[in-house]
Amino acid sequence: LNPKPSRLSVDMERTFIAVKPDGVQRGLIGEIIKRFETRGFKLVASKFMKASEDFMKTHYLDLKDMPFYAGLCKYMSSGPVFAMVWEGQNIVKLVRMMLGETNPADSKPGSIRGDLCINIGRNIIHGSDTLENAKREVGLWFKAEEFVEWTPCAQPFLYE
Ligand code: IDP
Ligand code: MG
Repeated sequence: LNPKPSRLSVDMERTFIAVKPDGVQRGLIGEIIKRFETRGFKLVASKFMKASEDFMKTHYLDLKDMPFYAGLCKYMSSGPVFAMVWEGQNIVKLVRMMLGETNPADSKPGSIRGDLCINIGRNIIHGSDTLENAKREVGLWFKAEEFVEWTPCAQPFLYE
């Protein structure tokens, strides 16, 4: 359904990232986007939106048996989120490393959660954990026409 990642000499991947309602309220959208931009990843889709509780239940379906599932879905639909799709070589894994651990208390300084938040239930950002989930989440959050096709001028300096 989604347009294919740009054709380059390297295999490109796409991942889904969202600044959660706590990150939005704390004014961290710019700081978070900056980290992915300066890493060299390419933004291919984004939108500022409020998700419904049912939508968040679908997004987090894997966690439906966890005790925090209901509260998580309620929280994630309580205010606006900034949803994005980013592209790059090995991006799913690299973004997860940039996020830090699920619990900010276990996240190293230098990671997004390790630098910017404190509590596991208010960890400011979502990033897909596997390529398979990335594909599912990208397709859940974005329609084909929401993707922007473009070639960043830095591409030959980021990839051999
Ligand atoms: P992830 O966001 O690092 O992939 P998941 O295990 O997929 O972590 O959990 C999804 C989200 O659920 C977490 O980012 C966090 O906001 C919330 N969460 C996870 N574990 C707990 C918990 O023990 N208490 C409260 N919220 C939790
Ligand atoms: Mg997860």
